[in-house]
Amino acid sequence: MGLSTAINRSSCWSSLTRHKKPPLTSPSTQNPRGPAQNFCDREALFSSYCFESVKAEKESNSLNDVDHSQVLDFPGGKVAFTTEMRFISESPAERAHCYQVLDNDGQLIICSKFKEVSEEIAVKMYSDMVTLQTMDAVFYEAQRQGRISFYATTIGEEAINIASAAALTIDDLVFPQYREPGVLLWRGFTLQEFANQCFGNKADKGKGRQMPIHYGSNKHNYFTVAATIATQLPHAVGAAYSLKMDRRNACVITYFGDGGSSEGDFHAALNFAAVREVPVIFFCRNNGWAISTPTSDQFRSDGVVVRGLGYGIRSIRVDGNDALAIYSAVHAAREMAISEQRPVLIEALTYRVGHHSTSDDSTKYRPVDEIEWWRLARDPVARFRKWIERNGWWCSEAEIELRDSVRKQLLHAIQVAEKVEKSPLAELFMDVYDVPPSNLCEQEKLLRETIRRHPQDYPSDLPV
Ligand SMILES: Cc1ncc(C[n+]2csc(CCOP(=O)(O)OP(=O)(O)O)c2C)c(N)n1
Ligand SMILES: [Mg+2]
Repeated sequence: MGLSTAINRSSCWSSLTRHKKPPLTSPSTQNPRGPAQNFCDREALFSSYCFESVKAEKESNSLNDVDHSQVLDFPGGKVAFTTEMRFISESPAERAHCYQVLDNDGQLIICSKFKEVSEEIAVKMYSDMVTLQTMDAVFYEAQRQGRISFYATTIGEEAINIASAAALTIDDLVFPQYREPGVLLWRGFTLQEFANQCFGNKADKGKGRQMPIHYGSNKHNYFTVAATIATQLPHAVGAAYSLKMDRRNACVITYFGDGGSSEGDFHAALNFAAVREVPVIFFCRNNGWAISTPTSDQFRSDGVVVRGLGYGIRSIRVDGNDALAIYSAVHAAREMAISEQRPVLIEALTYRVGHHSTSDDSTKYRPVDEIEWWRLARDPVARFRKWIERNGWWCSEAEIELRDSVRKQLLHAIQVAEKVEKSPLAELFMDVYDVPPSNLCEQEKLLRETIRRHPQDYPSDLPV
């Protein structure tokens, strides 16, 4: 049974037709300048090892009716000849448009097409966005007070975090960068679990071995954040391929920044995903900055969305501060990724309103006016609130109660996390090797000696 029969789901969204792979023509019937026999044999050989795509859409075959002498029958598809020497332009006639549903004032744009959201989901989306905002404020402050070593906020990207998570199911695997804790929050990771990780205590699932904000949770299908930019992208593609092999009704989503798209791993991942036709959503948070590097120093293309075409991946650009647009786009992308077994690229245009992290002062390299405009005029949380208020699903009393309650819960969580002891020092060297190699044993010995000699440089509550 092929995937086409195993996964046959209808979408309430689109009427995307599924194309069958055209039968391979024998070389004798092809243009004499055409492909060598061995390419056909290679396809036959490898098809037994890889999993066929449901759609295998080959747009290149629009040339079927053309005079064969005008067409090069090249491995991978037919190409028309031309006598014109025309270079393909480096920039499109117009920039890719940005899909939007709610305007800056939270009004539904007339004629906008979007996926309906129930009151229950909309209120949870809003509440989680507020929780994320409050979590950022409390943890940022805790770092400034010297209680945790590091923090990075998600300010300005709350809608990306929460609305994308809301459009997925818990079976969909998440490969995050680091500015998407809201996805984990949506899935039920508790405020206490966030606090335990940031304080690096014994209750942290990573045993305090990672920097703050490097969350991860098996239970929530959320792979642990790795600080190495973009390494999550090829991992996501591999995981999506495994979902395809297991014929699972799930996809992978991987998040990355505009900076992530400047890494080689981005290109390798997109190409692999396209060629292997795997159910993965590449979600780019284009927030204008990679620490102090603006996007103008990163690429000359029309952002990231246009790269999809280069790799043969369907793509969309969305307003990253519009929760309804994000929810709708991710919902549609998920449908396509699973039912058609294909990757989809989403570029969300947004802005990193906070500093890159607590190790950064962004006013040194960008105008304060620019930050303030995004913080106030384009706040995704306020925009969504206006929409749910207009629907009669939210009011000022609920707002005060929510903010007050979340703040109290967070303050309690950090007080508890602070009191929990740290993992024993020995844990730092465990869980990688079955038998630790000699250099690791040497390092442990050295660390213990150093702590003994310089106790003032190490936390007094560290169980050695
Ligand atoms: C491979 C690698 N190179 C460089 C860094 C240093 N670094 C950490 S975050 C970052 C910027 C990433 O920017 P972006 O992907 O746009 O994400 P954003 O912080 O804007 O959300 C850089 C260069 C790193 N962590 N890993
Ligand atoms: Mg960025």
